[in-house]
Amino acid sequence: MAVLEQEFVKGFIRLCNGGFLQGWHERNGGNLTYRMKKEEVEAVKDELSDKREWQEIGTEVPGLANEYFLTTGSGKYFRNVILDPVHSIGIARIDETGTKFQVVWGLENGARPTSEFPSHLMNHEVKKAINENYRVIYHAHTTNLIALTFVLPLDDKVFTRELWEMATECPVVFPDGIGVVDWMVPGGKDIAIATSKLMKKYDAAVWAHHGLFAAGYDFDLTFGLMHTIEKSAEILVKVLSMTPHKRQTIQPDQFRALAKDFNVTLPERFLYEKEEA
Ligand code: 2HA
Ligand code: ZN
Repeated sequence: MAVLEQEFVKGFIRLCNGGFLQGWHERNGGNLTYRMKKEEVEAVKDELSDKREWQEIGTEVPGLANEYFLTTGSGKYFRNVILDPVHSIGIARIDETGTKFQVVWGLENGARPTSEFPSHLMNHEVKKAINENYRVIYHAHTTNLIALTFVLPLDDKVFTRELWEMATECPVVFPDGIGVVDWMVPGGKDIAIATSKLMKKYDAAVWAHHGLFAAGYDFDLTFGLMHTIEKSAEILVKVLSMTPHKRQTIQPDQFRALAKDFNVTLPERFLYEKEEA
């Protein structure tokens, strides 16, 4: 069956369009990758070509040897994915050493996978080793969360706690918390290593003054995580725009009660006592 008729491809395109409609993908901002299931590779096998050259990934991901990824293209606009998928997205396979990739479908006219391919692949490698069900890595330029990286300390504990406080569902949606990467040059191996280190602990990592990386089992969960975190950031921006001090908020013991009823474990290091509270 044609690649564009596959459910996983439709889900991928729908996420791209959803993210664009949220305002998270100005110009060519943001990127998305999906680690295909064996049966999904099998279903499109006849559509794949091995004519294009093997290229260096720029980092090593031996844990992803021979895997196939659906990816957005470098320099491509999320806005155009739904209109022109074959030029905007493509399938790349990884070689048996985990150092090279080959485009086997899409990304027509010589386009390449996202400039953040090294970060995506290193995140996939970490997540796959934790749980095979992780298949999606999504990077977006979430406006309010980026704004917060100019005013909050760039600290996992502070970002997690402040975002948890802004919406009761947050600790249930991301009970492990979120990580923060200091400002770094994007696109390369160093930021990929820093991000994948955080992905061992978290499903989301903020890039200071840049955006957010989110990991998940499927498109709904991963988009939902991005959406929940950005919504919470938006509420915090609104609160901070009205006043530097919250009059009331959710307290550590209330988070503990929530954790009990919703059957999640909230690490105590995020439930510190605050001086001003
Ligand atoms: O332009 O978002 O981080 C794509 C990006 C780079
Ligand atoms: Zn970016």
